Amino acid sequence: MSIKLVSFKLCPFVHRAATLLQHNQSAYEISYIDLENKPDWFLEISPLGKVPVLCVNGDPLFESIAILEYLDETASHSLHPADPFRKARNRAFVGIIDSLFGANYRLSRAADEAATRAVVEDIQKVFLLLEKEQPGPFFNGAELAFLDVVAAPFFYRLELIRDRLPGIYAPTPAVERWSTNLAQLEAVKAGVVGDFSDLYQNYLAKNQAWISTNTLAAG
Ligand SMILES: N[C@@H](CCC(=O)N[C@@H](CS)C(=O)NCC(=O)O)C(=O)O
Repeated sequence: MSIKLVSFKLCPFVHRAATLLQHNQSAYEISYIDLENKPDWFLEISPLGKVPVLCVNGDPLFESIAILEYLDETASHSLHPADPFRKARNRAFVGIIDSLFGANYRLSRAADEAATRAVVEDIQKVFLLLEKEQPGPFFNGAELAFLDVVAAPFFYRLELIRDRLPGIYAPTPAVERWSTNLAQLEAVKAGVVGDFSDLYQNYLAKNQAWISTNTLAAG
């Protein structure tokens, strides 16, 4: 079987797919495209012109969650809980986790302190929802779960700037532990390019994100 992942180096949704491929120790090729200058071959296989696209024996699959579901179903061991209710309840959290990715995007474009604080408050509201749920070290307990893979790229990025957001985890210590655990996973680290941290800081600077050069006072 041939697996090719079409990627953009900074994309957190690609990072989900790469994390699961790494965790499953799957053989795959990765190619990087410039999203500001999308090649014609890419526009032909990606209906919305977005990465990730996973090509399986040449057939393209898009949307990170659909890609993760495919990779999970074809792996020797599923990361979903076996119990149907718990599995469905985990899936119910995907939209909530996705809202964190939206907030992260807004953070990278927040131009001043007030806009940055508003995004951080939104993130903290979501953290409160998650705080009640997870026993740790992962979302369902001892074993890495599908939902951990879904969430990990958000926390990996947050960990890179957490020194500029002191207090962000103060009301939610379980989420703080979860974030640290996910960001340290080998599969998560191997799911991005080696100079990701520099690329991410440059991306924040290019967007003139307030957080690029400032620290938010603990609120
Ligand atoms: N819901 C999609 C989101 C993918 C997405 O937004 N990818 C961004 C890069 S991080 C993209 O390709 N943007 C290009 C564009 O919108 O033109 C998924 O989960 O795969």
